[in-house]
Amino acid sequence: MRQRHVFGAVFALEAVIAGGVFLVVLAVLAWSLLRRRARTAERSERPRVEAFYVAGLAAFAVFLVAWTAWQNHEEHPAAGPRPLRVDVTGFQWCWDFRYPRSEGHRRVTGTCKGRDMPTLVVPTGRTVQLRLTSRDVIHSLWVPGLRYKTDAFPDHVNTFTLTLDRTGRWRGRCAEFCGQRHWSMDFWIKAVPAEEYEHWAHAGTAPA
Ligand SMILES: [Cu+2]
Repeated sequence: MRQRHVFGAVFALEAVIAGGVFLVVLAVLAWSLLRRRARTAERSERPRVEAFYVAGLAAFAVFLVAWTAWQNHEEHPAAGPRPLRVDVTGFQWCWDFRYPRSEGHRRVTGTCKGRDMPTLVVPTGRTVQLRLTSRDVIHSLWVPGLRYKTDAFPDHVNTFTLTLDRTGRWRGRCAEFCGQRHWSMDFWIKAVPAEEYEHWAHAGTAPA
């Protein structure tokens, strides 16, 4: 699954650079300690070496911040011409998923008690635009398996897109402590083939 693989790449590069800087610091520390033992009473200052070192570190820092921001930007392409819109509302203590533009105007919600967990159904290969808000306190929509996490605020809509490239089902949870039953605010996100999604979306028009 290529989903959000960018974070793995970002972490790997940052770990390599951090490891390199750590080794350099360790080597310089060891060298200066040994040198200090050899000749006591002598203090030398090397402003050029220090300036070079500071400039090097600053360059690394600027590169890492810029590169990470760029990777994150790449990860959130603009929604295509017709993204599937899903309005997601967190509440104490469950989730509400609405499909305002689907013909069936489907709405999925639940109590998040026991097996009554709502399922966010999305088609594979199509951009899904989630518009996330909250009815009461701050929640956070988190799907650990897909590396998606976005806060849900009352009186504010957070919009983000996701495109899943394969079918499957992942467990979602609330990642912001929101009260007594925060721990049970679980839901499912299920990616199905486009035809299956259309079938499911239209089923919403049929009488229950
Ligand atoms: Cu919560």
